[in-house]
Amino acid sequence: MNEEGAFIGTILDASRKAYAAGAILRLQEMSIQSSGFVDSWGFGALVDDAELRLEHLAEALAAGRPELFALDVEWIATTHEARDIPSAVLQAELKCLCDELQESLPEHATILVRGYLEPAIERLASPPQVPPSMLDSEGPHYQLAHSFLKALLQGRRSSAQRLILDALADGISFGELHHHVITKVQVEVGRMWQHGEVYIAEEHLGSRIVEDMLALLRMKATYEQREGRSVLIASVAGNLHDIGARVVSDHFEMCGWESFFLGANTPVPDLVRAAEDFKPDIVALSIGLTSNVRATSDTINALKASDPDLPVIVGGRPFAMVENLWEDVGADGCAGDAASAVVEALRLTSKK
Ligand code: B12
Repeated sequence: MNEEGAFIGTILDASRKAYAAGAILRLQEMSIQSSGFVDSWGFGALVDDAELRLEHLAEALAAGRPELFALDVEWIATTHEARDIPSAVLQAELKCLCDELQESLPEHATILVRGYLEPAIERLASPPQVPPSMLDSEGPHYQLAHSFLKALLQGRRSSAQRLILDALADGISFGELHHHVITKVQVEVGRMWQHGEVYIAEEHLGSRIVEDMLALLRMKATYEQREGRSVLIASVAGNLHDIGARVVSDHFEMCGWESFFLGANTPVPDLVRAAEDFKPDIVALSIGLTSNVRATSDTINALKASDPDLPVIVGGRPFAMVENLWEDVGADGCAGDAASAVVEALRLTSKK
């Protein structure tokens, strides 16, 4: 992580509301093309929004990665576009934040911060890139994934279960079901939400069915004989996503590992304590949001302070999006999916 950036991030955290309010006062004074939106949102909602931008900025500064902030801005721009919010609003908000920080922060800090804000603002000049669907009609098990997605969004729990159980009976492996059906469908639900095609209750409906589905698959799975290795798996503090971590945990178990799965939002001291108590061979940390990066670094620092020899691997969407980010947070390894997580863990624990 970047020491100077992390310090400026701490300043942003401490004064976030004040900076956000200052920026929104500036925004209200500006005559922007889409001032109707600014008026209709109201001061409080705009300040909340600016606070989120500052949280993401602090995260990117701590990681020393301007591209992390640019990715966040691009992501928010796509959600705005899908909801007919003109890009001029976000552009103006970021410019006002830049001006506000310019006046409030020490000079060396403003130079660094501009290096993050300005490229992100520039990126907004071109229309945001719409992420393509993960459900490629040429891809493996497309029909199954498509029918599963439909069943999830319509809340047809029994149909969803039947689809997966029939596929299993037809010889499709657990790995293929996890990777090509469950993971891809969940990512597609996320893309649809981002684009305003589904609302949060529909995602919740689907995710609960997926959780039950994973439990059902666990009961049907075949497990290799235990070979003595164990893993402690958790989603970091602040990360409420745990389906990915659960899929990873299930793979470890199927490959003969003992898995201690803690689930979502695990506080740092408790994770360290669990590592001391359960004495795993490796810890696997999962993140879901670009704003989970500092929590990952803090968790790894605390784990290493307790046991410098305990290897830690990380995974989750932001690590797939920003090259070598896993190294910046101090991890020993990283993998993009559950099957590769087990391979990487084997490599790291064989070295011990
Ligand atoms: C379901 C879901 C939720 C559920 C989670 C339920 C649960 N129990 O997990 C809930 C409702 C809680 C949720 C909340 C939010 N979510 Co959400 N969510 C999703 C969604 C649609 C699916 C996640 C999922 O189940 N994926 C399936 C699993 C299997 O995939 P995976 O997690 O990537 O895991 C795989 C790999 O990454 C890897 N892996 C994962 N962990 C690990 C660990 C190790 C060690 C290794 C090696 C590998 C590894 O292996 C896994 C299997 O192959 C995603 C979309 C997406 N693209 O993922 C959005 C998504 C992650 N959420 C998003 C957002 C914005 C939010 C909210 C902020 C929304 C809001 N405004 O409140 C909150 C934040 C909550 C928080 N503080 O964490 C955004 C994040 C964007 C960003 N800028 O970071 C996404 C990408 C949606 C989108 N396209 O915009 N969400």
